[in-house]
Amino acid sequence: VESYKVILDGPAPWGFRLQGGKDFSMPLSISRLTPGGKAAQAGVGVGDWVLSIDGELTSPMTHIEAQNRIRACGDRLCLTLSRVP
Ligand code: LEU
Repeated sequence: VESYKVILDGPAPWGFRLQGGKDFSMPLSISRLTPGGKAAQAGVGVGDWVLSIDGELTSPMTHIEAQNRIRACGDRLCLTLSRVP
């Protein structure tokens, strides 16, 4: 499984939605992209796993915690993602 990193310039909207999280017993992943949005332009894909948010591993995060972590980003958002073949 290959992982990659994107750095999105703020402000929000970043142009994606999340699904999963520790409280769903599902990996955090991209459920939806805004066409032409910042995430889509950076090459993020629907279904990609979100491994870290601003360098913080997402594995212990609930869905809301991950969302809040992203909402706390203003100027730039760094994500490590992994494309699941
Ligand atoms: N939907 C938000 C956006 O596109 C991201 C969400 C994970 C807080 O900026």
